[in-house]
Amino acid sequence: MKKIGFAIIVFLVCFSSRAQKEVKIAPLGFDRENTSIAKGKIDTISYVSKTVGTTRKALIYTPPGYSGKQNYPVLYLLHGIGGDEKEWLNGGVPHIILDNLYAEGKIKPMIVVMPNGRAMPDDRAVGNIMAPDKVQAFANFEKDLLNDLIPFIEKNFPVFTDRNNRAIAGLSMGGGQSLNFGLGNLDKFAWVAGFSSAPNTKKPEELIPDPAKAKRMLKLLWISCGDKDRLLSFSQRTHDYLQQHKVPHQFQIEPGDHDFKVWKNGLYQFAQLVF
Ligand code: FER
Repeated sequence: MKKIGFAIIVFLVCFSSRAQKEVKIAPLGFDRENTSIAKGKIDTISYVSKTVGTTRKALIYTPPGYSGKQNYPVLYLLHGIGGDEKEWLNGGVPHIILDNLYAEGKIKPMIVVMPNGRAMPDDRAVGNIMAPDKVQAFANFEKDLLNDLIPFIEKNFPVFTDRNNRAIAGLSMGGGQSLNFGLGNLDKFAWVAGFSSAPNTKKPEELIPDPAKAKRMLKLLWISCGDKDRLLSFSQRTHDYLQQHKVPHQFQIEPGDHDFKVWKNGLYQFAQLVF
């Protein structure tokens, strides 16, 4: 009898839907520059935005060994409310994280585009960053991304142009954008990730009105957040809905606050799962 009781407890602990699966945390040194490995390259690009009516900037990371002779999938990587196209580079060292992953053979060659997600003529993170027009500009970026930036990238870089080779991920406001734009345009994105997603994240019923379609079309949906983040409820309510409607996704609450420790880990994990 004791054995059966023990087996039942083991079963419940392992298969309870409430139990969080193993939390994935990057190993020490994942974000430390290694001078003896091949490096990718960061460039600034400028594209004409019909949506905003200006020429806008974005950063682009091309991987070690980058060559125009082959095509690459593209990850669009979005910043938060206090940032711009340089926020990831300055705070999250994505080039170092990715270079290290390439050196270990842990990721597929991809191009990473880091746009400015505040789609308005003055898109700098100055003044009151919470002003309604600036917050609205993060929603307006959907049109700039789909109609201006993606076509520019696809015209000027050797990239695949199908949904299976396009991913969107972001931190905080950029996490909300990634969930809103990715899940709202499943014909364009098969891979979606939100790190510490902000209150701009649409309500679950609006975000995923057709769970069966999301289930059918998504290759991967990743949602993560720090356990001390006051915005955790926005990730949690999305996860609860996805779980209730049986849409496969990876959800992790990890030790941390609303900061780059969580976002860098998000990039480290998602980069290995995407494409
Ligand atoms: C808010 C709290 C936080 C909000 C946005 C944020 C638009 C975004 C935070 C970030 O991007 O880091 O109420 O409203």
